[in-house]
Amino acid sequence: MTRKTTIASMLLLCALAAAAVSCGSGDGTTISTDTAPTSGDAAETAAETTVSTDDRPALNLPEKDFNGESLRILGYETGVDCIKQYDFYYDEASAGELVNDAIHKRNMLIEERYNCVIEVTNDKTPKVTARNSITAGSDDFDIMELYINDAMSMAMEGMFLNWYDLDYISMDESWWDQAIQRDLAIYDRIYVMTGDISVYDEELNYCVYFNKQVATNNDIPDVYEMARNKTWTMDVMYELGKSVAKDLNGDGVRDENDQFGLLSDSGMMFLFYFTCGNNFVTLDENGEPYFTVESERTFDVCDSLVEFFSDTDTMLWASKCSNTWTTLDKVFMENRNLFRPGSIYDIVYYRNMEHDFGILPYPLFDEQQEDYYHLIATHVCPGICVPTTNAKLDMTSYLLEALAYESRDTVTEAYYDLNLYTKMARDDESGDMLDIIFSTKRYDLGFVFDWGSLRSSLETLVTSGKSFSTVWESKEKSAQKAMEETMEFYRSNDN
Ligand SMILES: [Ca+2]
Ligand SMILES: [Ca+2]
Repeated sequence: MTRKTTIASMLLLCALAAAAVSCGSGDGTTISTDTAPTSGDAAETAAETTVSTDDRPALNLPEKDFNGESLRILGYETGVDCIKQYDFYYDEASAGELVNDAIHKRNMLIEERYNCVIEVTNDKTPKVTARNSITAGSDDFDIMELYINDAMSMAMEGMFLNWYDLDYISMDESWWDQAIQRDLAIYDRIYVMTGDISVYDEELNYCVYFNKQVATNNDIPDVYEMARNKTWTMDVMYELGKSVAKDLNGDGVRDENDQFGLLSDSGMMFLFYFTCGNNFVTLDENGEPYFTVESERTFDVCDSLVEFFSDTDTMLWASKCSNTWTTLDKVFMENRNLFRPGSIYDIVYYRNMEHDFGILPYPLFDEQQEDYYHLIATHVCPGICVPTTNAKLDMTSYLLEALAYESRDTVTEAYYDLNLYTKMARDDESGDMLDIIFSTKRYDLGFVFDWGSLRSSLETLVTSGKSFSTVWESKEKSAQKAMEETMEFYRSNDN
């Protein structure tokens, strides 16, 4: 599947929607089945012929020659937390791997065209290295890739520059993430960015894996079709999951030796709070954040989620297994589970699975929810920051813009089309599902700054036996105070 068909599928989705009138941590993963686009064939063909090879404006940069200067990048070593890919580092030992080769191709293009060198330092603890360097006032790196939550809190200490102040960066263009700006830019200021330039905002998104063998054996209906029609809801996932769960060995106990409908953990409730269409915090039209926790809907959703997670005959919890998340992967690969809500990066674990799996979005809470909602796991997702110690801002912002532009048809394309769509996901429809997931990405300031530690409240809600309305009542004051402290930075600093 090419990038072109990806765009075509997105247009198709819009067309269908229009026709219908409106248009961790330890963490997990999941899958789905089934068949062919029907009514969309004509629309897809039409879209195919009208989308040119590059639908974007040309890169708008003057000619430059950087005389062999280096752009010095600090980033994560692979193997740390959930990091399985690089954004800038070309690993010669992995030559032949698609994303790695695409990084090489893009870097060579930029280095040759602008006479510069892309120099990458992979670090196990870049947050510590970054902090030490900036605190010492040392100009060691031009850009840094740090977890978005860490980056935002370090920005409150004056360590990073506002991207809107960087020359040469076209923040409105599609190669820069528009969602992160919509959701995190208090007073039009943003200190960490992502987009085509990075694969992490895809890797650290979430999806539900679906075991096709288990689906076939249990006559599960076409879940892809439901996802497209937006009838893919929590109730549907739960009921279908419940229908396949059984005490496989008949010992009267449900444990990791049995068959389940869902694999997750009570601690993942925080994620479902978001995917069911709720925020902690929303930005108003003036770029001012306010809490959106207190409503009948959020409290109802949380009550339902507690019930959903509490049915441990249907859902196997990682925390109750001998080898936590690894056990869940084993149960999934042994065809003893239907749905596995997880993360996109988990896909590599299922690459060698004997039976087929598919990918679905996280379900809507109910059919009244307007759209799917996919939170980016900003606590473990790196984004790009420009440190205040940067002494080559002109060159840095210029090369960031050029790298971002050239990444779409190189690194991003390799990641989407080859790595995910064909190599691993094993069916075309999973590609359509990924389009849905990537186009409904969201961020949340309350999650990023952890005002009032609401995430941990939700992580323990199922086991605490409390209602979320009670928890919010006890947290509201401290949450408001924490938000106000952050806002003092934004009010008292101009950059
Ligand atoms: Ca990306
Ligand atoms: Ca049993």
